Amino acid sequence: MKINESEPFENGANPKQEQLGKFTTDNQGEFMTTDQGLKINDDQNSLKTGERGATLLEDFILREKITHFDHERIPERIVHARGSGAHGVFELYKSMEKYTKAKFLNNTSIKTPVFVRFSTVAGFRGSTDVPRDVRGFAVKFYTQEGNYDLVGNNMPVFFIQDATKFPDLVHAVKPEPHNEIPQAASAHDTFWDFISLMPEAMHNVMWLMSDRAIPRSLRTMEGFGIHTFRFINDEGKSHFVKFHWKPKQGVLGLAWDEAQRIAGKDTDFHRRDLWEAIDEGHFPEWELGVQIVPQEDEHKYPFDLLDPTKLIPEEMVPVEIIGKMTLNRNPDNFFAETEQVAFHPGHLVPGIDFTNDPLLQGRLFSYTDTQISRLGGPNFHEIPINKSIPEVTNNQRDGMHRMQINKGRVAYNPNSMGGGCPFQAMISEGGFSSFEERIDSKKIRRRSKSFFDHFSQPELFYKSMSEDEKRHIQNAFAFELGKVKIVPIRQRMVNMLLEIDKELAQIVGDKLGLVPERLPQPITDSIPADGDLERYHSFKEKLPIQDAPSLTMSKKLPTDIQARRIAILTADGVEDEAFTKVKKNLCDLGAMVAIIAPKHGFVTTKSGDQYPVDESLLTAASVVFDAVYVPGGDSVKILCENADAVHFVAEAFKHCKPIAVNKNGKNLLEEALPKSALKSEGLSTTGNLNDFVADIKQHRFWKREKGNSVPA
Ligand code: HDD
Repeated sequence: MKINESEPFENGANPKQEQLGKFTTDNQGEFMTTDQGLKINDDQNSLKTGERGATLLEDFILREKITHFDHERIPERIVHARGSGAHGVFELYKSMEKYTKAKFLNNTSIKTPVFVRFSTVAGFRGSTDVPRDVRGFAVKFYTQEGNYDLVGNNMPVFFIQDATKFPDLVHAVKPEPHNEIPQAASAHDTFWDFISLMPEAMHNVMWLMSDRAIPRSLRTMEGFGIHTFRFINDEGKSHFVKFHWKPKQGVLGLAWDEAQRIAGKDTDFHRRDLWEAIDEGHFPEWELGVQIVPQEDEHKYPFDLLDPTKLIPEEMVPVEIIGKMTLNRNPDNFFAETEQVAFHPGHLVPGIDFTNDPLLQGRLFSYTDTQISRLGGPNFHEIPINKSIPEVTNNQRDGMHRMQINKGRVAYNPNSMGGGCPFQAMISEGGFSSFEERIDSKKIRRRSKSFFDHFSQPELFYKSMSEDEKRHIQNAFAFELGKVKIVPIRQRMVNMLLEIDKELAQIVGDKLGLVPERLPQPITDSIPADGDLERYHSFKEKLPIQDAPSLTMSKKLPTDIQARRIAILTADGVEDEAFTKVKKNLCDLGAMVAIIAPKHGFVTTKSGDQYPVDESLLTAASVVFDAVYVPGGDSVKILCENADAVHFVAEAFKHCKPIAVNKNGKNLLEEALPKSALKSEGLSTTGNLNDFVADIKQHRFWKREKGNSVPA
């Protein structure tokens, strides 16, 4: 597509959607054809010698259909195999011209189309959406200067400092090679064996043990570019930059017990949630933020900007919000779009460049390489979802599945026969040129000493958590290490925790029946002979801050109840007003409300009105809702006598969710909960909707966990 430079992407036009439209087909009202366009007369029977006869090899229609079917699958991604995608748009709030010449970050009237893919990391393509895991957060911006990919995660740091350790990390976390167990879980021997020997992983591991690793929804996660990148402005001046995505929906997690149950009740929980929210017009939004560090300040911090296991606390360099991304369209076809989309941190536009972060440098090789085997050759950029909006004009030719038809005899440069085309672009014409960084160094296999402090940031993270979050981290370690069969691995991990926080090590140790021991330096007992022994010693740089409120999720609650899922648990005989008014008010506030009743069909209110049931207690589970409302009426008696209804409420309570009842609705609470629990926070018995709405915004009442009094 030729770009109109004077009016690109403006006035709400969506050139990517237009481009995709040209490749989109709809069978509606059409005849069935073969792959050659021949109309098919019989798709029910193969061609045979007589009614009971043998099938003929001649049946090209059968052969074509089965051959295509035989080749329907492609290799899943080595990591991030399980994912969900959506289309959207990025709008810039203010020009970043001062720092970058990237056009989509210069002009506030430009709306840049995007495609986003969220993913888990370790599980296979069909695995659960809710394991304890990092989530991928990959955004493809279809800019007027070509595709720019921001391939990040929902955590701001990574496990390893050097790309050469990536295959080891992935081999350790994936199902174990001898029996392919466990699926989509880090709670097994090989993962913790590796981690317990890799002190650099501890910062990301702290995030992994926190509620960030069990997001409530893909819509309620932050995103991070992780590496330090560069912004380059028109004068060629460089600033370091870190990217952040901040969800307008708040940052929310699940309870671990809940996540495990969801894995059984609705494996597609996150995928469904994203799909339904977009389908129903609750478009999720994230603001894009940047932390900018002047080139001169490169060595100002007690950590290295090139080290991907470190973040820059927002308390030290504030995040400047510069734009907003809205996801507003579901893909038409999962395979064509979400499965075939190919991200790459090396898909850049002028104005953005790399740093020498050794993890990033290795990534720059891996992504194209993997697409070649995953998508079957070097032409994957021609797949519609991957096509850039500017036309591709170069001398690359041929290869599997080539679609572009290049005219002429010339496929080389320089040439005279083709008039020198395609031309190289001057920098002033938008030609990309790499940042000219001065490097004067020896070739070595070593890490910089500035990468050796592995514990000060994990300590800061832990200290910055709320009491509830700390408890979740302690329990997560105890769970994960409890699944580890080899006791010395558990012991090594507990010892490692001692380097971060004494209380954490002791609590986790206690739950595992172990006493943390401070090991002599170096701190691990199995060290590769790589000459970097020092990086296995424990030492902490002094950070200028002791507490970073920006790290806790407890301060990132939503301000409304948009797209929160509320179950109205009811049955025949429900009082009309208590039922209909609350339902309407919750819907008016943007909540997604479902009527759950003992059986499918309709609930009949006291006055005889009928309302369709969304799900029966047989198919519904409390774990897929954010809150429960029980309206009063004769319905409550029916519910009290129904074990599934009683369990529904008890389970919602156990997972610390807001529950509101009206009038005799509290009988169901009394049936489901022990007396001691009835006065807990987040139980609203006043019938006042505002109280309930305030509780839903609060998301969870984690204090309830402490009593652990409900056996649901
Ligand atoms: Fe990676 C996929 C994010 C380090 C090699 N990675 C992949 C995806 C995300 C990330 C979100 C899924 C993209 C999609 O939805 O298709 N990866 C990260 C982040 C990293 C990181 C945030 C560190 C900061 N990755 C990393 C390293 C290597 C890779 C160090 C290899 C040296 N990543 C890959 C890969 C994948 C991939 C094997 C698998 C599928 C794909 O690329 O397209 O090439």
